[in-house]
Amino acid sequence: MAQEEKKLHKIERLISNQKNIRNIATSAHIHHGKTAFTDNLLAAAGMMAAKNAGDLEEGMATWQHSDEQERLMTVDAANVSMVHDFQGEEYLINLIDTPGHVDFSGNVTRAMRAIDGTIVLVCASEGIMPQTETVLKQALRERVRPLLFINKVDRLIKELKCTPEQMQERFIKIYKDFNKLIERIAEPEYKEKWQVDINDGGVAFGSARDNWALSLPFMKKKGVSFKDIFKLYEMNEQERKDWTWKNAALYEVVLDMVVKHLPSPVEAQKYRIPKIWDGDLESDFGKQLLNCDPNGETAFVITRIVIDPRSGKEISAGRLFSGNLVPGMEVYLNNEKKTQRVQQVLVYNGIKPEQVETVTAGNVLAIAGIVGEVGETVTIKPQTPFSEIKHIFEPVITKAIEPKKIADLPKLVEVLRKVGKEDPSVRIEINEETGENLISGMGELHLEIIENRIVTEKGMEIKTSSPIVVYRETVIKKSEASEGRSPNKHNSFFITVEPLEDNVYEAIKRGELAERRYKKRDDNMFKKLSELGVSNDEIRNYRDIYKGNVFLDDTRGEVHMIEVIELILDAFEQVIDAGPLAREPCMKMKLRLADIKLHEDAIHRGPAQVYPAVRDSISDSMKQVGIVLFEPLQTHLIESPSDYMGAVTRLVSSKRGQLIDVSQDESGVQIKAKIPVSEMLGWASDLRSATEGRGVSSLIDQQFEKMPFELQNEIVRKIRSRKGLSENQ
Ligand SMILES: Nc1nc2c(ncn2[C@@H]2O[C@H](COP(=O)(O)OP(=O)(O)OP(=O)(O)O)[C@@H](O)[C@H]2O)c(=O)[nH]1
Ligand SMILES: [Mg+2]
Repeated sequence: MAQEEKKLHKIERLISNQKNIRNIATSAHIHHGKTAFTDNLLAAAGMMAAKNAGDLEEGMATWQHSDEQERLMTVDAANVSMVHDFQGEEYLINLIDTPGHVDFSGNVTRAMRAIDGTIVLVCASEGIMPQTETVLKQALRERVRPLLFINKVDRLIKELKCTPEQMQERFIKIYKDFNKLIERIAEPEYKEKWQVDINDGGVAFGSARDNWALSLPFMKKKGVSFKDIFKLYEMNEQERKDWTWKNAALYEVVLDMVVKHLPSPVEAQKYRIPKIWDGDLESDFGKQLLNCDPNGETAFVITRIVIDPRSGKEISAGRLFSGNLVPGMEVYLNNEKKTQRVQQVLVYNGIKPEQVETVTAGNVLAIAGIVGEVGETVTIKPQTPFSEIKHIFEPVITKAIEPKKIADLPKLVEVLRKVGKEDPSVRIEINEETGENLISGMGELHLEIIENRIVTEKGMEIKTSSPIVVYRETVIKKSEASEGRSPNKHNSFFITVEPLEDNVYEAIKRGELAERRYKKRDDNMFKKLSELGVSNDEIRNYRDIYKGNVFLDDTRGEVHMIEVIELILDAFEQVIDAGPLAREPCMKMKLRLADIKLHEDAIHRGPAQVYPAVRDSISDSMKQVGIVLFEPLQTHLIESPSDYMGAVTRLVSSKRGQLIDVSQDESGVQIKAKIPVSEMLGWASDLRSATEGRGVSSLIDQQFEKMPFELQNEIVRKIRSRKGLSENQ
């Protein structure tokens, strides 16, 4: 107990010593060893029993849900903190262990906002995998600096029987491939600067499970050779532990590397803030953020929410970019537009959140008492919020969900709201009109985990449908303006629709253009759209960016516009949420209000008049040029022994899939294929049977594309019948 208090005390002392803080995460392809690695770091810091560290059967310390233990995989990101001594100074390491399965990779995107550096683990035997590339993209998008850890080196010795020379060759290959990826993905300024250097200790290798690590400089310092690593596996367990602890302790090598090669929050915020915050960098608040100013205004971004199942209390974890946080403080939530009071401020002592009196800028921490959403910017006064945290993939697998007992419906709505809050990668759609509640996730496993948690953790019996695919409605031609008249015939709206430019659509998807209504000139939006080649005249007319669609007001001199514009935008958003063809969401459209006629008297142009008229105008314009259905597709990289190449290509074409690339080397065949999501249900088991369990496939990209025309009518009919829509609805 006394020792526990001492550790918390140490952490409390260090949280204000900004230059000695490192905020980091593990990231990797699935099962490359992140959690074993995290467990061993915690154990070495005395934060958990060493004997269990990294032992799957005993359960990882960071696994907080029973489903993680059952499936032996990480689902949620876990925050931990520890203290490390380096060259006579103490450092506070705030670390987030992230999941590797692509269904949970939204947790990786969100963790990246909170941290400044990441250790990317790569299995020495498997090498760089598709998800390695994805996590690098996620890191670099947030200007998080990557370092490389080559893990599972024991497999090279025990399974692949490599010689010391072959082992070095493999390291060099992985390290070169890793740098090539950085070169390819990073922004121009970081392509060179963030290359990892094996000679300088920016790369380490070892075995997270066996608790050892080395880097070239460390080997030099300790006089260890590659041959010694092989001897390690001839020793008995106790000898190996003793040798390892003395010559190649994982925590020492890795955390020294972190302290030396990753930035403190003060250094990192100088270049991260311009990337993740859209406000004026010359303003006082902007300077405070850039400087990670402990005396500045509080600026905290929520990156993860956990709801206590018993008390219902919300704990919001995230990153404090400026100022401090103390219990009792009044704060402002910029997205929610509400003032709330912080009740508790918590830091992680190992895996355990514990209350403290105050925390200063530059830390990863949690607060209780406030009720917001992930991505919220918490300040003192209203400020420009941080840019939205956008995940690279959208949830495309959907199920209808209902309570087993109909009387539980209100409770289900409440439970779903909580589920969506704790996991923002889940999309919840509650339709009170039709009673159809939809839950969308990243994949079948994601939905399975969520459904199971609703039953076991939220105590609610539910029924779900088989998976449904949600399509998108759009146009591929420009329309003339159709007139939409209000029921009282006193108001008319003339709106055109056309496809939105590809580059504008992509920028919205990447989160570079904030999806919201624009009431006044917004410098960032102006600058971004003009870089994309949109004319100033057009940018001036942008009024709303909503779910990948935009609305422009091209009218001039209508005096009552200010009174009706919000109503027009409401109706625009209603159509986007449920399009005219099959009530599926719309995407990638540009709408322009070309002309408007309004009644003089405000009483004759309320919502009951404006909504239907605007909706009619938009629907008619879409129908005029033909509404097209887009379907979600996934690009997968399928790897298998060459013998199964024929079986895999046949499987892909049986699923309406397209082969994009096929390559072959000594390790087997790699097939890149694009397959409609509607054909992917049961994919994992189909692939297993086609390849006798030898094939693996990883999601590498996702997009919406036009459906084959001959299938569209049939799909529309099915969707409409599922939704119970009549002819003219
Ligand atoms: N041989 C060997 N196996 C390892 C090593 N590190 C981890 N493993 C094993 O690899 C498997 C996955 O380990 P985890 O630590 O759960 O990997 P992870 O990256 O956290 O997995 P996810 O979070 O589910 O992506 C387990 O069976 C570990 O025992 C290692 O250094 N050598
Ligand atoms: Mg894990």
